[in-house]
Amino acid sequence: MNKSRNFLIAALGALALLAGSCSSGGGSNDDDDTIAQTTFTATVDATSGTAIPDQFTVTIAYQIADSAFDATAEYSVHARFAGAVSSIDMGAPHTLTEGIQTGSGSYKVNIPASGLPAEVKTPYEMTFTLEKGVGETLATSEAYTFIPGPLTGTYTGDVHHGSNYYSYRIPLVQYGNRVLGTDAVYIDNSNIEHTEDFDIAMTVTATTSTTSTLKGTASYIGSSGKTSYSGEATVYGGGKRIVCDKYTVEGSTVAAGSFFAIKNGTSKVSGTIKLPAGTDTSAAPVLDGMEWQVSLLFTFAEGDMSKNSSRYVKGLWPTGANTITYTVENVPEGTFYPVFYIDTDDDGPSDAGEAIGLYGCAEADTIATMDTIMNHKEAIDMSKIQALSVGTGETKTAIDINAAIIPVAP
Ligand SMILES: [Ca+2]
Repeated sequence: MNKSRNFLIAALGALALLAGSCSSGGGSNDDDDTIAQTTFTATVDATSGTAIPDQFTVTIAYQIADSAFDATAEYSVHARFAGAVSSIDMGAPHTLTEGIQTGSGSYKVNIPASGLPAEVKTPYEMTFTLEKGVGETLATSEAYTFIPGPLTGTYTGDVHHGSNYYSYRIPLVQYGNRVLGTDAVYIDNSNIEHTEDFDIAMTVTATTSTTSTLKGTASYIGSSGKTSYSGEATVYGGGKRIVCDKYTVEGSTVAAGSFFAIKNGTSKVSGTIKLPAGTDTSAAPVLDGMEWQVSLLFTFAEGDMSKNSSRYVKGLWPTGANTITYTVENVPEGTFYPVFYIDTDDDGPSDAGEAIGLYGCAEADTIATMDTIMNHKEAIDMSKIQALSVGTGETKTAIDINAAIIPVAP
């Protein structure tokens, strides 16, 4: 074989590969060879075990056995997700070129605009089948598994709209950078739940080591018609808290409201809060009857506890009490810094006589650590604070906090 003929064969081979990668139909009839067995592989461009993407590129290679091949039959590749009962088709099947017995190629599978159906189970399990005609499965690919994106789960929070506040609950699902929420439940002041036709569609547009940014739109269909919202929110704690400082209504540039959303989990954290011995809770600033809070912070970054907290519990300090017990419900899995405080005047727990407690910190360490947090943000000393690791469905008890009373400023 001479040099130029070798080159020609190599070039034709490369062209065949290129054709195969652009469309699935590249292949041959293989009339001369015997094909005893059907073989089929489908490979996706995402690694099993990672968060589910919004779109897959699927590369297939197939060879249909002589016994199963009919040049006039239709062959197709189906993408399916495992469901609670049966598997669920992902969009229309990918039809192979008629009359081709051996081939390869690639194509794309998109998560639908409305997300995956509710019957699809998680972790997601995706397989591909090579089928002849309607429903005759010739071969099945290996299974690929994916976990839900970080902004997946049930979120609860408050929304501020005009002069009104509502509590709400909404399930979110993240596919790649796309976050969808459907059918929020509003909880009115009498704790009555109202299912509403309120859907949101957002995109993660930027991510740093501590936050990510969501941009998107929402629509609410009420008795007076459809209302559209748009805005930008910030995600803290890897999806545990979402904060939106303002959003617009019907395209107006006027800030119309705000909301926050906290991820719900299945874990529980409980313990005892103890004030220093001899604390007079009736002396100014009076602690009796004031609101206390235990927050599970996931970071002290940005010096803003309201943005850094996950689940929390509130109550009113019992008159004359020195200790109370607390339970934080619906805690998601993660690592937290439990913090207790009583803020008597709504300007933050930083005034003399107010109470503050950091899990794992003795009184003196609490004051020293809070001083670095409140006054020297560039050098926060976290060394005395104990982190609490919470698993899925775990109950943590005896997470006790010895609170300190903030001393009179020198
Ligand atoms: Ca205060």
